[in-house]
Amino acid sequence: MITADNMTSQQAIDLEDKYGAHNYHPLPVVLSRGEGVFVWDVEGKKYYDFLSAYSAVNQGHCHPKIVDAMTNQAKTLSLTSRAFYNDMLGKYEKFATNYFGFDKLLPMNTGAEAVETAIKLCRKYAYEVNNIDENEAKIIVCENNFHGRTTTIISFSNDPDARKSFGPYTPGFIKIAYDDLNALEETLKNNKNVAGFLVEPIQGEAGVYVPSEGYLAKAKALCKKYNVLFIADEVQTGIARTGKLLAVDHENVKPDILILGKAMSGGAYPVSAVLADNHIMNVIKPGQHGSTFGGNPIAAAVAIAALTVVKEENLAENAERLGQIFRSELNEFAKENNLVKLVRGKGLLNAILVNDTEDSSTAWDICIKLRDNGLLAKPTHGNIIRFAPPLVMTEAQLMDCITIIKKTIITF
Ligand code: IF1
Repeated sequence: MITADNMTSQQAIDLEDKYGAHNYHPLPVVLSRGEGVFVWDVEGKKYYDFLSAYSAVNQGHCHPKIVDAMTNQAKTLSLTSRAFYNDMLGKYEKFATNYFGFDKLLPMNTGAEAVETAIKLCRKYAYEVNNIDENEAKIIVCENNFHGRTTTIISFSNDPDARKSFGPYTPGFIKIAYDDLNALEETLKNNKNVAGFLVEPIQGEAGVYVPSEGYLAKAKALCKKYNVLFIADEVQTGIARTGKLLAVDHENVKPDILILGKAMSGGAYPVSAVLADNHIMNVIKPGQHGSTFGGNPIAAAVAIAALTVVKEENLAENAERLGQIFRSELNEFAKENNLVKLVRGKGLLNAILVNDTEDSSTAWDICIKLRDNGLLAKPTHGNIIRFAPPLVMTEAQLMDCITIIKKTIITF
């Protein structure tokens, strides 16, 4: 009998291969422990984590304050459902609405659920406040978006892997080019029933695509002009990742609906949320939306702790400062190295573009070598490698990582 104590990496991989659905293609490394910016595999090898569970572990692995909050609450009261009140949810809602500057919060668990919640909220507001004809509401979304995996969300994806053979698809979405204000204005002008514009402030899955400066502020202004809700999906970009608490803060934009997930819990627990002001959130009445686990006491305790850590440890400032260093060091390197085309990103959400054809395996091969050299990162679409370490990283650690990255790429 294989137990967690004596399993080799290969045995763990074989188990997943045999008994698990093959819906992922993980980098071959089997992790069994994490602390701060580091993770260890089952053989005891130590790595820098340069993915942070897709920006969920911004506060670092197993942050003691988050773990304490979670274990204490787990020993006290874990789940009541929303059939009854609990003594943690209201505290959390007050804390988080103050923290982000909204009147109300609707708690869910995963990012996709929060996106679904935002879509429902936006549609209901359109029908009940803006008098759009029932079933006619349209939501504008962007090409190459990533908002999650539910049937409705993949309906407006243009990634064939995410979408193909999962139809029939949910109607009611109009896709426009990202970072294109003309397309947005034309679409707003030419469609009567637009209820909202759903956008990622930086497109993560598309390869950390940062829009032109001013895009978000101008898009928000256009939405206001046409009386359409501006919905920001900050599941990946939120919670200090890009060098500000929210990526929209770089342009002083307040979304009408804000979607958060991932680092809301520092990766300890699935916690997501939708925030909006009263005139919007109040369209949802008892019985019209919910979740068994959404707003449970553990989630509430964990989220308060995780958000407190972000402020106490100045993670936004640290992400901003280290991000500048990371990009300037690697862009210098790119000048003399043929394989690295460009480094782009904001704060500690960055990507390098590898100079090779889209379908080559170079980015994957680099990630395997990075793993051998003690740093874990994952390729994203095309030949792009995303670099997103925990935000608790120190400058000395970052410099160490930059050395590993350069040293690795030089060998290709
Ligand atoms: C996977 C990417 C990251 C997200 C935005 C909602 C969700 C996500 C902006 C849904 C989730 C994840 C999920 C993950 C891969 C990943 C990802 F590569 F696809 F783009 F982070 F970079 N909105 N992003 O990025 O949140 O329901 O997963 O909690 O394996 O699918 P979720």
